[in-house]
Amino acid sequence: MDGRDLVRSVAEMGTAQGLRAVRAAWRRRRTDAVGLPARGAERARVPGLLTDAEERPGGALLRFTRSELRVQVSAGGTVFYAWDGAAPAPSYALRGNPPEPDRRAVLEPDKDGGWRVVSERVKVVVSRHGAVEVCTRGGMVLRRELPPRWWEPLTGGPARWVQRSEVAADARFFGLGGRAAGPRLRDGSYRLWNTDPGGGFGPGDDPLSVTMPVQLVVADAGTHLAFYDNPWDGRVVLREGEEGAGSGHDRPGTSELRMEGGPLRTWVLVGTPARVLRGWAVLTGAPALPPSWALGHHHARLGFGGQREVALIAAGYRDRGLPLSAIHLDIDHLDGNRVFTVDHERFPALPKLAKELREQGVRLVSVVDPAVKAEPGLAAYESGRAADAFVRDGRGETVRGVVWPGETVFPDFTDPRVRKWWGGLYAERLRQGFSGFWHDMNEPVSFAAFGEATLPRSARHALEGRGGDHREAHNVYGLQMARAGFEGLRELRPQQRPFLFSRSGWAGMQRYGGTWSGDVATGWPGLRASLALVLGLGLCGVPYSGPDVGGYDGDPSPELYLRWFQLGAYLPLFRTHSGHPTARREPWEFGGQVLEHAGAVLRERMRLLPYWVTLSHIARRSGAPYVRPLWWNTPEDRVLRDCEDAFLLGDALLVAPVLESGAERRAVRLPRGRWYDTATGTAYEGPGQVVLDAPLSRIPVLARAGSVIPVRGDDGAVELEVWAPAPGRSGKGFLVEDPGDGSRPRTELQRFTTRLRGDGVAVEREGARDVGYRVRIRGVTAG
Ligand code: NBV
Repeated sequence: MDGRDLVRSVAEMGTAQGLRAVRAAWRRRRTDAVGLPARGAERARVPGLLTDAEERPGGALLRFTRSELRVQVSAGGTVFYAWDGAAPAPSYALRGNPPEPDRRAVLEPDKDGGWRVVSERVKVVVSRHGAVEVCTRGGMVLRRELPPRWWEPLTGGPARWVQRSEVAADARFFGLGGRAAGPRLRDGSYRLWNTDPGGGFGPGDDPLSVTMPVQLVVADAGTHLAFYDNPWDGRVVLREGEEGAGSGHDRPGTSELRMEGGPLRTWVLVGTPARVLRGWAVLTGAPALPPSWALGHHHARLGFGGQREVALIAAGYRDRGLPLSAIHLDIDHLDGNRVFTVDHERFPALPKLAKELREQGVRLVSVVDPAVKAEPGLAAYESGRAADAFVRDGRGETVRGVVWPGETVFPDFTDPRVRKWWGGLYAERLRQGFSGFWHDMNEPVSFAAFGEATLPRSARHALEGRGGDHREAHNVYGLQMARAGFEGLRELRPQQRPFLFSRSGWAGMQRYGGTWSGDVATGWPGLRASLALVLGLGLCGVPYSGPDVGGYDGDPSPELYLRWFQLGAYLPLFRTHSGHPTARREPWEFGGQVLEHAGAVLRERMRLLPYWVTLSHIARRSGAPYVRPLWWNTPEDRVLRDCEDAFLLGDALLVAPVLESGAERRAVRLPRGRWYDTATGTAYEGPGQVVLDAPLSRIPVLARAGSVIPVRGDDGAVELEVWAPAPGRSGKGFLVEDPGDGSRPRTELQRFTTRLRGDGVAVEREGARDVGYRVRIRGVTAG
């Protein structure tokens, strides 16, 4: 700490808060100095030589001179391997019991004293020195893990470790949670420690609020997902490979994972991208179904003013015929930023406002921060104290930090008792009339004038009764807060699906809801980062997310706003949001032209609502994200693997947003098959590249020939938009007609097939005599 830190924090936060942040930083440093002794001397260890192999259900226990490796293949082909006695449980990522072993898998000797586990879908080969190869049944190596290395403190305590891995020279890396630089993760170092980047971020900022040790790797030989189930702090260094590098040999792609502690245990899923994501959803849980209103348009900002202004904004949408599903209230509606309170001066009748808006089809969503003001008399603080809910340090003192309300304490969401208490607090929010919840600051953030803006690493956590410290609990803090909220809401309001999205999270967060970008910077790079984040998160099993349309921290030009709006309309969470002190951002604030075009895409979003609802059910059933990279069905297409500026929305649509200023045309890469420009009806044949018009009024959206897209007709009834199949081809589509927010949704998946018949298109509903819906045929039926 020097004078500069003090001046900076006071300037940024105001005097009182700035001084608190200085004190908090000192406190944090002292707490860790006492609670976390320096590591001191360490001993390095590698597994040594393989001495013995013992067959176990689905695999083997392989003993090395200085470690042991457990390999298990589950029914379905999911591979698990773990060193030093680590097991699948306990895990915050997994949904329930780990999958059953594949009892047909056999253990066989391999060359040079190694062993292999052979199953129907995968083969796992372990070398004498402890290298592990995951191969397709045909023997193609998808991932080679070199023998790990540990560093153990001589005085005891957690071992650090490194795991180096190799993938094919042509492989591309995706995932690692939400990364602004993605979706293709180029050569670089990526931290695994959930972090509020503090201010508007762009593609160069890393890490962000959702990090995950999950890699999706796509190569000619196949797709695989590798998950290192360990929430500790770590870092991954990725390097893409090169074909025909030095003297004509391929240089493999490499991943080097360094962790500060925790188990070395890995799950690997192999197959097509769809299969891998399905397996991931089985392992870590199906994505929560958003209520259908959450698939409409949301409007937020920090600093609406008060109740009157909120009502006026809703009226502004209504009067202009602009659809609106939800308005989000940020911390400025709280009493002095205190969680679970209301500023009654500015919001004298919140339940009444909520009711009136609800009658107009607009829901209210509330921000919820985890930090509770340490203030005697405050209900959440008092009840939390009574429940012994707040994180303590190693000496048993409650850890105090600083967040928006001032001095705060932090619930320990890794304690089931605390989750229960916290879940009950949402009753107050429901009484105020809120329908959904937006978890913020849960990396968790505690301001610090210097050092890390989070809890001390030595802070104690229950970790489900096992006990541990913040080094292990940090990355799962937001995940467990989401769990607390989700479970609480299910209990408080069992007849409705919870709607919750959370800034921070970890592997498995989809079970409780979605996430959003956090404070993505206003600017064209931020627009690009928005798409990268949503695509990358989808490939980590989190299908529901979206950016702050327009960026968080500035005032977008009318053009940037419109282009962001047009992209946002095709992302699952479609929300406008901005911070202080930005100008108003309602669609009518940018002039008549922007209003017209924003209105058009808003109406298109609502027309497509039945398709969105269907996609949410498909995600729940299969783990497939709504928003998919162009290579989703053809991962062997290398050109598509590198294409980052367009995406598939479900099976039927291809969306090509405009990500550059001044562009009124853009090149669009097409996957194989016929695609129709939905604006002009022109047919294009993929694979290949076409240049399409992208005037300010719209971005290119193409429909796959043969697809069936459920849409809302002019009279509000669901109808089917059918795009003519190409000659000699057939097509398909799905519909889940679930209009509600109920916890017992109608989940019947209706399947439709399409084919050319004579001059027309025949549409059939599987297992039914008639289609049952009005059908509109689009596209050409000849040629
Ligand atoms: O609650 C205020 C903001 C919120 O508007 C934003 O969406 C979050 O990402 N929050 C961060 C706190 C930080 C404000 C600078």
